[in-house]
Amino acid sequence: MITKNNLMLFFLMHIFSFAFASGYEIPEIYPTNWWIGMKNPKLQLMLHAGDIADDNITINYPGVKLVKVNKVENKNYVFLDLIINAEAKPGKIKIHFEGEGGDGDILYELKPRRKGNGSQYAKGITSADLIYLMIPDRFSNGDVSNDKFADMHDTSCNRNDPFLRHGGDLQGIINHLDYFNEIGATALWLTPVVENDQSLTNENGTMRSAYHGYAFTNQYKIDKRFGGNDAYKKMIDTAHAKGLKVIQDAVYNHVGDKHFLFVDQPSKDFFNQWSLFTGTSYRDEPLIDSYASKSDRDIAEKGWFTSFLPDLNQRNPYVANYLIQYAIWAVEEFGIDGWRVDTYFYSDKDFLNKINQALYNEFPSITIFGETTMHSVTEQAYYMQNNINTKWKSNLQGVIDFQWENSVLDALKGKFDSANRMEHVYDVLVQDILYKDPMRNELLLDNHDQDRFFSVIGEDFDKYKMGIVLLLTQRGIPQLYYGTEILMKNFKDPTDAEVRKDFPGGWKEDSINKFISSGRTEKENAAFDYVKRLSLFRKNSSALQSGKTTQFLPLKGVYVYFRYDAKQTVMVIFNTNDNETTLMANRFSEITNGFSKTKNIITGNISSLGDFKLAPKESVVLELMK
Ligand SMILES: [Ca+2]
Ligand SMILES: [Ca+2]
Repeated sequence: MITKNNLMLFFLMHIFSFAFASGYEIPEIYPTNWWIGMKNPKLQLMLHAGDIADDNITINYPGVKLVKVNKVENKNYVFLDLIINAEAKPGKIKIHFEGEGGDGDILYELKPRRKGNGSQYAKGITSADLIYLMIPDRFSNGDVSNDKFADMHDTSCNRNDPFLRHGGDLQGIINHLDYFNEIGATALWLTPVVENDQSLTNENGTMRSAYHGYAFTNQYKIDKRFGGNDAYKKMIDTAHAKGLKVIQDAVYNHVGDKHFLFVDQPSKDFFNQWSLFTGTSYRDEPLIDSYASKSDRDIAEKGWFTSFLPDLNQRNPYVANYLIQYAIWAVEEFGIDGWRVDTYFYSDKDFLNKINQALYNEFPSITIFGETTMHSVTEQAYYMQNNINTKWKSNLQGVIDFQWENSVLDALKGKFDSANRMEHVYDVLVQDILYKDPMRNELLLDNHDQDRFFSVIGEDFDKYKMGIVLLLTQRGIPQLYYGTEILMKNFKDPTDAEVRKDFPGGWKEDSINKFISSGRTEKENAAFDYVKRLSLFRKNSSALQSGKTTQFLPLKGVYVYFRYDAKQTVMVIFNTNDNETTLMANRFSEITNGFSKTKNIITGNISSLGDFKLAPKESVVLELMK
């Protein structure tokens, strides 16, 4: 497979899929490199090249042992089981091949581990953070030279088409790191930046690109339209230097149909195969229901997300190893802090626990949260660490708390016709008894798959403030979707492209720049300043970051709760009435005893603690003072 003539080309090993005119090729190897000193000494290398299974493969490197060469149905793959002992030193492992075409060597790099596990990277995202979520293609174009490439399946880039790429990239994010600091964000979550070298797909008659990033074609490459691996490293290093953590968006459930593992499948059971195309039912219930039929379970879990997103079979141990090692590789290679898992419940449950545990083992401080679009709090709790007595137990720390979000939207949307709308929120907190640690849930008002918050609440600024207050003062990890702070609006009508518009000012040809106050309208500045004031207060508030909660039953349209610890007590009040309301202070004496004054976090006004006069639809955040 590898001739002696090719030896001189081995230094090109970082260029994978390097095919030779003679028909010989250097195999692709995944993971593309590894480290000494990992907790788990085992490493499984996937080698991919024509008829590689016919070669005799040996390894000679002190401290590294080739335990087994595994062959699968497809002779273009072998899987090497290695043990890397503690005494192995950083360097390049020589992998020796002998085959019909001759023999040769490949050098495979073992690096020293990145410094600062848990302190400089893999820090974990906690309730002290504020996450800012963005779609890199739609946020800012920092490098017009990478907008499109003739050698990719999709060669288009057109900002006038909502379904095509718009050219946003990692440099665009680097250019706005100060903006994230200004708004008080402490963690960046980018929808996936992994290579999506997909063709345009015809969806309901329109040609669509994979600008969203959820159709991976090679996990080990950051898409060059975002700037490639180097730009990702630069973005993460510069973000870290500005006190911003980085969350990577992971997908285990599927890959794009142009992924090399689907185009040239190692074995048929790498994917969940159906004789006729079968899409998932998008229903979580059969995966939880103890009465569910096997066919309902199979369709939910093994049905494909779409016809061009083949469904990975994580029960296949090679698939599981591939995904687990990639997750570890990405955190160590790039210095990721938090891990978000897309389409969480669509993957095999035991695999999910296994990959979570593998990440926890290597990175004790990392945190993982899953996308779990469920129908109830119970179902949502089932997929994370919980207090429910079931046979299968999830080890996932937290989920995206869509149930909390639903309660907030139920409280705020429509007319304030019933007095106690905030009961929705009160009730959802009551059910926190099901979670091991509800502080690890991610809170949101909207995201890239949903109608924008400001539209959902009828563009009512009082309700907007209520939503922002709930987001930034309730238990959990708040997440802001890009543009919510400047009142970006729209429903997913006719499609989700409407809620994924370009951030105004992110492209140099934009006539309006909403990254700066002079580019924003008065109302947009009012929203921006409101978010900023509260998030900056939260940034130094131990009570809001990690304090206990005491809530009082919503009465006469007023909802009150406190966040507090030994150092600080914060009182939050919502008046959902259309008229001015007086709130008697004595009901809250169990918390307020010992305090004499209040400081309004938004206005800075200090008042003596007494009955509260609330304006119609007012939200109040007060710090109690002695
Ligand atoms: Ca670009
Ligand atoms: Ca699946």
